[in-house]
Formats: sequence, structure tokens, C-alpha cells
Amino acid sequence: MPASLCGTWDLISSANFEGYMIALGISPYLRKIALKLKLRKVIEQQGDQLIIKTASPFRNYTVSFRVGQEFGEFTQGLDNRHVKSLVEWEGSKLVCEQTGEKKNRGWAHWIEEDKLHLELYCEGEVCKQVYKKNVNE
Ligand code: VL7
Repeated sequence: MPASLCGTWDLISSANFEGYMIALGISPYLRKIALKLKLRKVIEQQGDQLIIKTASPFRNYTVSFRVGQEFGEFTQGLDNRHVKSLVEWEGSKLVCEQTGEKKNRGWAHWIEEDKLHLELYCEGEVCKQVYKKNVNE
């Protein structure tokens, strides 16, 4: 059983977020704002059902899905695209494939040394983020 992703997690490091956003076609203005955000992940899981909320003072984004079941995702407030998403466990990694206009798009979450790791993929760009558990929330 993989370590639980559940809880409130605060961003402590981010690499190549800029490259990922450029690949998504995000404007320089929004990229500048996004780069400075103190992102938070709030993850809830009930069986195969997960809710991942990405929260910031600027915008929030929530995705809710069942593992192994394809769903339509609209990335509202991000790049505003419609994709077909499928999330599956690959060993202890929770891996999402987002099929649509952008090639090789998706993300992966896993736990390593009490930290929540995230890789965001788009067209060959990889953004790597690490989140620390916030025990007060
Ligand atoms: C979600 C942001 C940049 C637009 C605003 C920045 C607002 C806060 O897909 C993601 O997470 C997955 C895995 O945890 C679950 O949805 C990444 C943030 C990516 C991309 C786009 C800049 C404008 C950011 C919502």
C-alpha cells in the first residue's frame, strides 16, 4: 500500500515551472505571477476517489476523479484546455496522462521521505516540485 498522499502540503521547491508554463502557452504576465505563488496542495482520498486542490492566493484549481477511470478535464484558470485524463497507480506513483492538443502531457505524484513530490510534464518539459506536509491545516 503506497504512503498516503492525503493532507495539506506546501510548496518548498520548484524547478522548471517556467519551462512547463511556456510549453502550455501561458503568457509572460501570468507566468510571472504564477512563479511567485506559494502553492498548496490539499489532497483527499476515499477509496478510488481522489480530490486534488491546488490553492494559491491568486487562483485555485480543483480536480476530482476516480483512479483508473478516464474523465474529461477542463483546466479552467490554467491554460483553459479540454483534455481527456486518466490517473493510475504505477507502483507507488500516482500518474496522470492528459490527452489533448499538447503532447506528452501529464503529471505524477509520489511520497519520498515524508515529502510530496510532483512532476508536471508537457511536450518534453518537466517541472519538478516538492511539497512539505503542513501539520497545522
Ligand atoms: C496545477 C499551473 C500554470 C497558468 C495561474 C497560476 C495558478 C494555481 O496539474 C496540476 O496539478 C495536478 C497535480 O497536482 C492536479 O491538478 C498543476 C498548477 C499548474 C500551470 C498555468 C498560470 C496561471 C496556479 C492554481
